[in-house]
Amino acid sequence: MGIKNIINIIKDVKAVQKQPAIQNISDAAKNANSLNLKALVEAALEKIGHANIIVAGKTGVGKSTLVNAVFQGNLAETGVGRPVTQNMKEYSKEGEPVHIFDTKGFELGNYKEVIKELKGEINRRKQLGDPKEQIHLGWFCISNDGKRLESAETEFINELSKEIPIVVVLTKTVDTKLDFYNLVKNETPKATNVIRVLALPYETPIGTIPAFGLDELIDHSYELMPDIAKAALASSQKVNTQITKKAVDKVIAIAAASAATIGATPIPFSDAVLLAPVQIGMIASICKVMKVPADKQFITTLVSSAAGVMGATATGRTIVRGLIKLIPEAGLIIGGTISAATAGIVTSGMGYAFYNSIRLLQGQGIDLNAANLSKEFTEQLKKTKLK
Ligand SMILES: Nc1nc2c(ncn2[C@@H]2O[C@H](COP(=O)(O)OP(=O)(O)O)[C@@H](O)[C@H]2O)c(=O)[nH]1
Ligand SMILES: [Mg+2]
Repeated sequence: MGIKNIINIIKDVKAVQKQPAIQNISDAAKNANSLNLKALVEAALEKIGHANIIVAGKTGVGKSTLVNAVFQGNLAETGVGRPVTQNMKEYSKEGEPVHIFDTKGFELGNYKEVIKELKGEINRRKQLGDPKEQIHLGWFCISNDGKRLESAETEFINELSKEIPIVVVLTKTVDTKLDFYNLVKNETPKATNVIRVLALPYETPIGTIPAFGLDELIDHSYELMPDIAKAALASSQKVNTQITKKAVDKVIAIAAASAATIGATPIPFSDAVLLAPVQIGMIASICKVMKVPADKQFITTLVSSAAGVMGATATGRTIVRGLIKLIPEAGLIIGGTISAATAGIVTSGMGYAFYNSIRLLQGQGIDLNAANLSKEFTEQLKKTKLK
């Protein structure tokens, strides 16, 4: 029996089911709210994790320009720089889960010492065992303008590649010739890739060359990031919306799987209380990945309106109740067990309704406040086909 048929059955019994179900959901949402919301939202924010990226290369190659072009909030300009080692500064900004480690002293002739120091720091952090403290990735910048590759640079790339994935970034790329790119590629076999970028448009007497390559750099970096740092990278970068979607897909998939697990257990009296936290957490995580400034009040408004008007959870409960009452012999449910598939489908339906609401408002330039977002979310939920 497909979900569509189930929904049809539910429509028939809606008059009976609707009132108590919604009543319970509101209570459940309130419950989950007062008990867990703060912890849930905090846990969701925590789940975003951190992404730590080393950005190295000679002075003037465009490291700061690159970082400012890729990440939110002019990280390299306005971020707080904290010395980590003699040659490395950590740039971070309140609310941004990406930290940049800018390396200095690379051209001072003591590069062997710098390499040793960085390897030591990377390994020290590995031994700490906390994934948030690890250095996940390195971008080594070489100017595609100067077209000079020094042995210090290749040694740095090939040595650091033994510790973390290193992407070679050819900055200030203004011509289409590939000789230098090919040379670098041959000399840096341990690097994960060589990517040509122009971080800012470049003015020439005959016109402006538009910026390019940043989306490719982020795409590649996202794939290299360990799972715990992917959402952080997606959230802080501003050049690749497909990565944002990928990270949201992941958040929704995890929530749906987790709702399905809860759903597959026998229904206690207040099963919605079990379902609601998963969905609240999912919404908080989506807000975080998509840079929707969401606090406790904001999420409460969203969840209440979703639960009150129609509510994916309400639908899920209604479906289950309808099944229990009407067709216990259908074989889909055993002794009051909510269908795992139903719980999962309902949760992902809710996740995508929320994602689409944010995209829609962003596309129309509408302020992403709680009132606007709840209104759109409610509309999207009504349109959501659970199949
Ligand atoms: N037009 C343009 N200028 C760039 C680009 N990247 C770097 N620059 C310029 O190169 C100079 C050095 O860049 P900066 O980011 O400070 O280099 P850093 O020392 O490696 O951090 C600055 O004047 C930048 O404006 C780029 O992609 N396009
Ligand atoms: Mg700089």
